[in-house]
Amino acid sequence: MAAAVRAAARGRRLGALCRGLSASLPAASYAELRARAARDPAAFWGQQARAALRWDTPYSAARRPAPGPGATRWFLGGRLNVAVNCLDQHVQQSPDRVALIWEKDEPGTEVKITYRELLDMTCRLANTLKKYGIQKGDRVAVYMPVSPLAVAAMLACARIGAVHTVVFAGFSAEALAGRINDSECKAVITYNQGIRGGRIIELKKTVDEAVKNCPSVKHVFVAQRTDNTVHMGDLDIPLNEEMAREAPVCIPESMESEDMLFMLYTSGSTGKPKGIVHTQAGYLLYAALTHKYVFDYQQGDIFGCVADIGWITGHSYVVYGPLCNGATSVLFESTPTYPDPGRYWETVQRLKINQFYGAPTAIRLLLKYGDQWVKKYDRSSLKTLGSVGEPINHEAWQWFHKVVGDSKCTLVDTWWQTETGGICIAPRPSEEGAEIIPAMAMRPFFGIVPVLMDENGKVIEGNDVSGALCIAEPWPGMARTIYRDNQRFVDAYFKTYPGYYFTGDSAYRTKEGYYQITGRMDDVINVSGHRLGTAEIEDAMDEHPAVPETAVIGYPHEIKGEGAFAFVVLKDDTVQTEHVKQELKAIVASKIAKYAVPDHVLVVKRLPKTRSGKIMRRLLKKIIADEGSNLGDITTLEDPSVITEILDAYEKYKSEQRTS
Ligand code: 7RM
Repeated sequence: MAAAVRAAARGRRLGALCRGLSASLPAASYAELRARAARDPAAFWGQQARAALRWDTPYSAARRPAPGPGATRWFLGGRLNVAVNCLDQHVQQSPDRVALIWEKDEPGTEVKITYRELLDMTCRLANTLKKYGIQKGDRVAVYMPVSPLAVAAMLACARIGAVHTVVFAGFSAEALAGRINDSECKAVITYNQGIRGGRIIELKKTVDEAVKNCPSVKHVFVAQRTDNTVHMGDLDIPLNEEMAREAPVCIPESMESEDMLFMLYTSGSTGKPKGIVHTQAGYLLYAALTHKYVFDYQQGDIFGCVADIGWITGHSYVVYGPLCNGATSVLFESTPTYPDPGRYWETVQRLKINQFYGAPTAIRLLLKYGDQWVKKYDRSSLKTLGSVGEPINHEAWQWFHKVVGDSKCTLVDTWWQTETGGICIAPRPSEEGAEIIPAMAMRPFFGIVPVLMDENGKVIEGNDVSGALCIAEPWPGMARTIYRDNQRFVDAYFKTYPGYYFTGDSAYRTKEGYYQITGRMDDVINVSGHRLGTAEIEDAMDEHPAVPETAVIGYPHEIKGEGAFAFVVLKDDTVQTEHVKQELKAIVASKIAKYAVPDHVLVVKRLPKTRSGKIMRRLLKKIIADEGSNLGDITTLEDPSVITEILDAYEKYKSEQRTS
């Protein structure tokens, strides 16, 4: 029996595979794909784009060479619609396949949305936007937590050629207004309220406060997430009612490959967040391919990326990558500890999740609660685990792998950025059976060529070396510009190492030639996997009338990865120091977001500065790492006595903390 039955079973499996994802792609091994990408990148990406995307008009040139890597353009001459790729093509094949599983805040209340339903919702929303004058090229802000309607809002913009900018629903009114004004959004889409961890979030109130200062906003579309009514003003349009009146069909706009798809703000080393621009075809292709290969996504799998759509991870691996591949994608509305620390794994059991993609900060938090919260639940559906957002430490990696994955799952540490559009370095794709070294991103994706640079801007050859991480070849998913500030784009990413994309991170290349990311090289810190410029926090605190000057640095935090530590100088006549400290924290929460609030605020008389007036944050870092006696070269310091002052203040602060 055995041989024939096995062969038949193999045939069925292969058949199932071929009908699904791989139907559109030539069956090639990882090794072959890697080799093709290395040999002729333009031909490789061209072939992938033809196979993986549905085009209205085929492109004429896969890659247009450019004077600098930042100016490379992809698939010129081609036309397509991203929403058609994410919806219509699957509706034609299998309309009743589940596109989204909305894992709502309350466990056990999940809602399944098929591809047909999501297309319907997207078209109604698209028609509503059109009715209110939103046209191709207009910017639309989406201020919504993860939900089917938020996904439909993104896809509705894509369908009519509008540009969405999703703003994480934890950002303050002022942060939201800043983004809306920078991108001159015509409309905002939001909910009356949100629900997270059993608590109500007043989204509409925040939007009201924001749009008071946003002259470009003509309409605010308000959907209902809760039964509570909120105040509706002149700009406000009840979205659900409008959508119910619209037709569930909407002719898609045929977009050029290099038209803008969305922009997403991210922190850099100055105070002002950058509006990173992604375009249609290249971004979609890269998100879809990395989703398929890095997670080994197979048709029928339930893909669970628990990131918020307010971050790039949500864009690429909750929405665009999975939907382009016809996957079933989980929308996680809750928190890792609501109603208890077993939430993720109870969800895995109930929804039978096959790939689970999350952040190290959550893993570090959960491992403290103990293994019993994991072991209570059946996790046998899990095949691949993924980590993203910050370096994952060994303890967290081992726990994720052994306890959550029962040592049976492939665990991939994925390195990438808002700017890269999708995963660039990850243990997969690998040769089948190739080793995975714990806590390391390891291998570049097809077509990604990492290089390490030394201080003199020279490429470092060989292995067992560290340097600034750059990427030598362009790839379709890379950002095209910073919205209305191309000079900043060029300066930030292509100037330090001419001819290369500079990531801002440093990395180590192991003896075997694998990559390990070692951290940021600029003044960007990473709090719970969320990027923050220390300058952003400083700018916010500097607005306090009693505060002439501040310096913020990152320090290692057990759960959050990094926390913010603020050194502040107060005016001489300030008496209520404690009160001012509280006010400073409140200012940061209201100007940026709660997660940006420094854990520590230390009042000092002066900051350490060079003769030319630059704050020496390096010294502050050493002081709070208790390396104050070993500060290295301080010859550039204007007045070395400032160090003793700060050391004394810090010692006093620490003893106060111990006793309080
Ligand atoms: C996807 C995302 C990007 C920055 C990046 C790194 C850090 C992200 C990893 C990582 C070590 C990782 N986009 N980072 N992933 N560091 N290992 N696997 O997070 O634009 O918000 O942040 O995050 O510093 O430059 S992001």
